[in-house]
Amino acid sequence: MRDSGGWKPTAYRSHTIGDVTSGGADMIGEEVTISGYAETVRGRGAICFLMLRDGTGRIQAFLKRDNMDETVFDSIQSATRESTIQVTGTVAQKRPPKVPEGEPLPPPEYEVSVTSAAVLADAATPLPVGVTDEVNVGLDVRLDNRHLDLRREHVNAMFQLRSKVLQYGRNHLITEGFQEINTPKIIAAAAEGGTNLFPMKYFETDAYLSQSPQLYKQLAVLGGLERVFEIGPAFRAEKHDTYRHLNEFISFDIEGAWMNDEDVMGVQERMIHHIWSEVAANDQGLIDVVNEYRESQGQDPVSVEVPNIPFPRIPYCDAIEIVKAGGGDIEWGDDIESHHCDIIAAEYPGFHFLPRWPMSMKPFYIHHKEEEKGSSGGQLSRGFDLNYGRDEMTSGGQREHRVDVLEQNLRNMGLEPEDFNFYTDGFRYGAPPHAGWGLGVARLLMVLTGAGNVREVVLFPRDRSRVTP
Ligand code: AMO
Repeated sequence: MRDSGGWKPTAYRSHTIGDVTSGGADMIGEEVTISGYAETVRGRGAICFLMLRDGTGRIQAFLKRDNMDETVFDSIQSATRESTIQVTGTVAQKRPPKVPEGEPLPPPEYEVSVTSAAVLADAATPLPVGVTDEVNVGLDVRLDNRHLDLRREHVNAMFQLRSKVLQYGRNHLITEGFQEINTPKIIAAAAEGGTNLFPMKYFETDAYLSQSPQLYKQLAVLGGLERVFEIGPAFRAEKHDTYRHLNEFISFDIEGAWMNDEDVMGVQERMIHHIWSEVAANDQGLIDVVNEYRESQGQDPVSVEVPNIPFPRIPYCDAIEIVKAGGGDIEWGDDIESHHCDIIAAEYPGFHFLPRWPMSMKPFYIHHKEEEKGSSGGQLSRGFDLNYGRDEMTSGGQREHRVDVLEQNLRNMGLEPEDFNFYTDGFRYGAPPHAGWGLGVARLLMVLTGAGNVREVVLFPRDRSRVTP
């Protein structure tokens, strides 16, 4: 439940339910109008107990037929669960429960003694996903009915945590001098390779949905904005169907001038440290709600342990050796896949960087690592990943800032430099060395909330088989 401090009265309520329940004895006798969802409606004949819930709490509304309009009373008494209802009445202390003599009374509870009410919208029955009852429906049914699924307390808590993570991350970057930008999502050239683009018709020409703000965040830095960040959608036409891939995801990107790979790894670990510290200090209540649910499902609780910084750095070449030593089938130059990451994670279970990937495995915009060759003699790069356990959270690196090298990199990858003039032109008039990264927001949320699937922490996920709701 959310703290409604700062919420102003609206046309539909003078107070939130949280205002009333936390206002305590000071509110007794005050007239309030509150609105919410009907969790339960009990009582027959002349009285009715309505449990109302809004985003800030729950309270009992007590209705008496002879205290109010009879037709209205009847409409409330026959209201279905989850219907929306507005009530006006005075705050009263609930009659304390009977306790055996000598035992202390529980803290006082409050209710609203109703004088007028209205059903704002009826809820159909049965509910396809129970809100307060234990429900045994699969993720697909939940996502089909996300509007109801979100009313469940732990689901709601996960999305509050998501909002907090973005808020704390954004705040941290601002303290480090980054400014927020927005780049176009309709684009003409691929940033991350040409195979996983969603094509679209843009008037008379062909265009694509953006895979990454990569090229534009670099242009913003080259243009003199120096330190920028963006939180925005990225689209990938990948046929993956896994717990961690979606075809639309929110990428949290930064780019900074006069920085190298190590500099931006520093920004990343400080930002994650800040997010975890703030959640631990302010949002344990939300984590408790998630854990209550996890425990009801027989899952281990999650705990917010603020990670130590700096995070371990395991250069690509060392990672290959760790995987080999752990029995993994891998050679220098291969991608480090999830089952390989499991071997590394046995030694490094938390956040860890994998820097200095082979140049041949990185996109054209990544800078090579000077005077350093891998164990096989292959050229290394200033590209890195951040992993947590088996999952990749982030990719990043220092960027190539010399236009001739950049154009050669494009040719080496079979791309036409002319198609990228809008980008390479940005490098022709003096370009600062620069670096950055892109973090998958939902993947970070999986770590924080213990969710086993990115879909749990994405409002309306888009995957191969889902474009609605
Ligand atoms: P990359 O392609 O590795 O790098 O993406 C960055 C991060 O975004 C997340 N991610 C995804 N999350 C969900 N579903 C997907 N299909 C998906 N694909 C990627 C991952 C990944 O680590 N331009 C570079 C970043 C940079 O160098 O600044 C890029 O996009 O968490």
